[in-house]
Order: sequence, then structure tokens, then C-alpha cells
Amino acid sequence: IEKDRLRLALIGCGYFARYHAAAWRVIPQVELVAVCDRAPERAQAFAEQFDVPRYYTNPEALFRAERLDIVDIVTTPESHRELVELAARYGVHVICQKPMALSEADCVAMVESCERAGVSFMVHENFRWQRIFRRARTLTEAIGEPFFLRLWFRSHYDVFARQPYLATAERFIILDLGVHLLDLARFLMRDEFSTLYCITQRVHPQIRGEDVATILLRSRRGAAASIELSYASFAPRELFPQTLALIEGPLGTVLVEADGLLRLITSSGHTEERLAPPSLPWQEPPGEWIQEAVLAIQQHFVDCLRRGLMPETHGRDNLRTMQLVFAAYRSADTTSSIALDQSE
Ligand code: NAD
Ligand code: 89V
Repeated sequence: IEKDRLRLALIGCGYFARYHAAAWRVIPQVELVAVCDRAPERAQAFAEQFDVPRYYTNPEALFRAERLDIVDIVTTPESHRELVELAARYGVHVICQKPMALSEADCVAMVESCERAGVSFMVHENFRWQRIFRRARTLTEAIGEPFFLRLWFRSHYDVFARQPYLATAERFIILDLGVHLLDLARFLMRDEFSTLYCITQRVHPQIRGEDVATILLRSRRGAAASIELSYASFAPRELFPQTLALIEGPLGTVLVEADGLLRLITSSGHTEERLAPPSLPWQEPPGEWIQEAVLAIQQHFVDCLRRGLMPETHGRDNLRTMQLVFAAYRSADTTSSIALDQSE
């Protein structure tokens, strides 16, 4: 697209959308022209806060009234399919928050609708856009083809305070958080997974879904990966929402530690670097690294649109991550390992 500024609307003016809107406002190639939320007071307050000229309460009315290039969907996942398909019908390029949808059939339908309509579709999967993981991936070039990956996110943070819908969801930690780490695993290993085994637990007495999950994977090239997710774990220091990583290859090890610390250990020695913390005017603790990643992925989508490229986590790519999510639930439900069809 070769316009000066792309016309953008955002749907879903809840908790996380504020970081999207703040980031959109500093991306010069984009103009946020309208927002939409089915709760009128929320749509209006959000439009005022971010200086957006118009707001809507009905997504179809938004598409009918506005000439849009991009829509950014930041609603909770049960509405993602309907809204992505609406964007496709109106020929508008679309970004949709993770998780893409609640079933594999919905995800496939969304990808196909966008492909048929010829619109670009990216899932807003931002953990791989955290600066520390971009750098970690570069460091893996020094260790040869990884044979082992461990990713872990073990926390006791009260995530339900800001995201109460997570306490009542039938499926919780794999769908909401596991999706990020499964995508990171694909990103860091530069490979797809062929076999998966998962154990889930519910430790917190007052929630509906699982709050602990342990996933073991084998990659197509034979590497092993272990992914640990927990909102029931006390630790010496609460690190929410940081993900830690260990990547081992025949020539060395890469470690992602807390607060931006990276280590590379090879036969020629041990180097460490600490990334400077993010510094965005709108950032709020404790999610600064992720809020910075929101800006990075939105800029990436715009750059790809302008250059006619597929964004990294385009719909069909993210379908592979979602297949791992659904396979993890199947494995836990049946206490069996799942063979995945992740062929090219
Ligand atoms: P939220 O409930 O605070 O906000 C969602 C908003 O969408 C609400 O205001 C609701 O009224 C509105 N909405 C829902 N369905 C709608 C529809 N059909 N039409 C119009 N408006 C509708 O939720 P949240 O915590 O902001 O999460 C939103 C999404 O962002 C989720 O998919 C969540 O997984 C994701 N999220 C991502 C990150 C991350 O990128 N790291 C962090 C937090 C949340
Ligand atoms: O980043 C997210 O997607 C959030 C959280 C880390 C809280 O799970 O939903």
C-alpha cells in the first residue's frame, strides 16, 4: 500500500487495548480514525483518552461507515472469528490479538476467509517481539542446531485482577499464556514440532480452568523442548510477566535470565550482556518488555503491508502455534502423546 497514512480502527477498548492505542499513536504511517466497543461508555472514554475522532458500539456499523485500511482486534477470543471474518468481508487488512480463536475449526476458517478475500491477516503474538528474544535468537547462531530448549513462566501473580475472564475460562493457562511460549519455541528452535505430551493441573481453588501445565515436545529434526507454565508458583522474587529460557546446542548454550540478562556459553568462554530496560512514555510496570513488544509488532505489520510482505505471525503461520495449543489439551485430556502433522 502506498498511501501516506493508513486508516486504522481498533475494536475492543478494554484493559490491553490501551497499549495498542498508545503504540499506534507513535507509528507515523498510521492514523487511528475510529474505535469500537460494545460497551458505549468504554468506547467513548477510550476515544477521548486517545484523541480518536469517532467511536462505534457496533462493529458492522464501523465497517459500513469508515473507509479503513487496517483493523486491530483487541477483544477477548470468543469474538475473534466473527470480527476477523467481518474485516475480510469488507476487504480490510486485519490484526487480531492472541489466542487466534477457541477451536481449531474457527482458526482454519479465519485464515481461509482472509486468504479468499486477499487481505493480510496477522495474529498479534508479541512475545517473540520482546527485545530479549530477538537477541536470544541471534545468539543461537553461535551454538549450532539446538538439541534442547527449556522455556518457563512460573509465577504467583494475581493475573485475575486485571483479566477476570481468565478465572472463569474453561481453558486457561495453555490458551492464554502457553500460546506465547509455544510460539516462542517455534521461533527460537527455527523448527516445527512433531510430537507433544502435556500434563495440566488446577492448583488455585477458585478458578475454572488449568493454572499449571507442563508440555514436552519433540521437534521434526529430533530436538527436545520443555515448556512450563504456572500461576501457582511461589518464587524468591515474583518475575511476572517474564519468560526465562535455556537453549542448548552442540557448540554452546544461550540463557535468557531475568531483567534483560543474556548469557552465551561456548568452548571459548562465557559472555553476558544486559539489555537496557524499555523506556516508552506510556509504559507501566510490571509489563514493560511486553508493552515495548506491542509497538514492535504493530510497526512490523505496517512495514510488511507497505512492502507487500507476509508478517511473521501471519494467520497460516499462527495456525501451527494454535495446533500445538489444541494438541496440548487433547494430550492432557487423554493422557497420551499426540503426533502432529506439521509438514510443510
Ligand atoms: P478486556 O475484557 O479487558 O477487553 C475486551 C473489550 O472488548 C471489552 O471492553 C469488551 O466490551 C469488548 N468486546 C468484546 N467483544 C466485543 C465485540 N464482539 N464487539 C465489540 N466489542 C467487544 O480484555 P483484555 O484483557 O484487554 O484482552 C483482550 C485480548 O488481548 C485477549 O485476546 C487477550 O488474550 C489479549 N491480551 C494480550 C496480551 C499480550 O499481547 N501480551 C496481554 C493481555 C491481553
Ligand atoms: O500477555 C498476555 O497475553 C497476558 C498474560 C501474560 C497476563 O497472560 O494475557
